[in-house]
Amino acid sequence: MFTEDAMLATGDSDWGITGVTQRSDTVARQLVPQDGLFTVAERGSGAAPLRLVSSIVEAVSGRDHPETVVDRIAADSTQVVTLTVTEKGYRIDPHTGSLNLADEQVRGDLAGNPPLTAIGQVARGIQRRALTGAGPLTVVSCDNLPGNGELTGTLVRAFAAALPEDESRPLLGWLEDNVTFPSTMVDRMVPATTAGDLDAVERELGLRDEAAVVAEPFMQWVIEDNFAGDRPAWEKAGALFSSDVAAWEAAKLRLLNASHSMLAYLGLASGKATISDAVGEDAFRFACQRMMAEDALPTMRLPQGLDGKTYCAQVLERFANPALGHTTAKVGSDGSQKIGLRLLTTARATLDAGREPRWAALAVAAWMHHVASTAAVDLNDPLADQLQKALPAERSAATVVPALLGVRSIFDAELAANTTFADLLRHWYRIIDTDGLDGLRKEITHG
Ligand code: CS2
Repeated sequence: MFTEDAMLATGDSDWGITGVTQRSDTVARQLVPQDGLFTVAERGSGAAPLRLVSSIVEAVSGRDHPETVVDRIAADSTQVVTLTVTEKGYRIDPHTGSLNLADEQVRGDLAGNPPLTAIGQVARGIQRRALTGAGPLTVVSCDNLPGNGELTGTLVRAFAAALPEDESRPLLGWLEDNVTFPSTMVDRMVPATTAGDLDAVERELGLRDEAAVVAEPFMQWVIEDNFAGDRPAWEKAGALFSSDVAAWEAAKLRLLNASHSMLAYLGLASGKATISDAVGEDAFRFACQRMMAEDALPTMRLPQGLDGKTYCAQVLERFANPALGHTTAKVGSDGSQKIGLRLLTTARATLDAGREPRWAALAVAAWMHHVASTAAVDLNDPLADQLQKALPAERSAATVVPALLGVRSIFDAELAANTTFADLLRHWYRIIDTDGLDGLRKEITHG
C-alpha cells in the first residue's frame, strides 16, 4: 500500500514488487492467477472502502523456487529487499544473538543448496550482485525485533563469514561497500484471512478475491533513512523517516506487543477466542494498563513525538476492535520467540530499578500456563518439543515455573535465578491454574 501510494503521489510509476512467500506457497498460489492484485479490507470504525492494491507485479514461492528469489534479489533493477518473515524466520541463535549455524536449513544454504532461509536467499542474491556488478542494495527488515536492521546486517554477515574463505572475503567486502540495513518499525494488526472474510469481500466487491487481506484501519511505518540506492518516496505515502527507530520499535514491542501477548495468554487461559474478547474483560484490560504504566513506561525512553499515555490508551482501543477477529491463538503462537523481547526486557529493567515486575510476570506466567496445558503437537511454537521435554509430568506452579525458567534459550541464568521474579511467576501461575477467571479478576483488581 505504501509503495502504491508513493507512486500515486509522485507519478513515478516505475516501481513494482516481487512478493515472495517463504514457508508455504499458499499466498503465491492465490496471487499468481490474479496478476498479483489483492484487496485490502479495513475493518472497524474509521475503515476506508475496499482497496485494490496493484504494486505486486509477481508472486513467487520461495520454498519451491528459491533460485528465482535469488535471481530477483540479484537483478540490477532491484533496489530494495524488504523482509517480513516473523521472529523465527531469522534463524537466530538465542545464545549468541547471531545466525544459528546449527540450523539444518542454514547449513543447507551455506553448503550451496538452493537457499531456503530468508537470510540465505538474501546473502546468495547479494553474492550474485557482487559477481555481476549490479548496483547497491538496501535490505529492510519489517519484523518486530529491536534494531531489526542492525540484526539483519549481522545475520547476513554471519552467513557470509561462514562460507569458504574464497567466497567469504569478497562477499564481506562487497556488503561493506554496497549494502545497507536500515531499521524500521511497522505497525498494523493483520489477522489471518478466514473463509468468512473472503465471502464478505466477495459480497462487497462482486468478485472473488482469494488473496484478500483484512486489517485494522491504523497503520504506521517508521524507517531509518539509510538507503544504499534508490527507493519509492514512501514519505509521500505517510511513512515517517526517523533517526530514532530503535525507540519507536522498543515502544511498540514493550507496550503494544507486550499487551497483545498478555491478552492472548490470559484469553487462552479463560476461553476467550479473540483479542477483542480478552480486552473486553475488565480485569485483563486493567492488567495491561498497569503493566504498561507501572512496569514498561518507567523503564523506557520514548521517541520524540510519542506521548506514552495516549499511545497506551490507543493500543487498547485498537485491540477492542470487534470487527477484526484477531485470535488469541494466533497472537499466542511462537511465544518462545516473542516473550523475551516483549516481556522479559521489561521484567529485567523493573527488577534492576529495584521494583517488582508484577504485571509483566502475570503475562509470563500466563504464557507458562499455556505451554504447560497444551500438547506439543498443538503448541504453535518452533520450540514446542524442547518446551514439552523440559516440563515435568506433574504440572503445578511449584513444578512448571522452575522447569520453564530452566530453558536457557528463553530465560538467561541471572533472570532465572531471581527469586522475586520466580515468586511472582509462581503466585500468578497458581491463581491461573487453580482459581481460574474469578481468581484472576479478584487478584488483578484488588492486588
Ligand atoms: C502480534 C503482532 O501476532 C502477534 O504477535 O502481536 O503481529 C501485532 O499484531 C503487530 O505487531 C501489530 O503491528
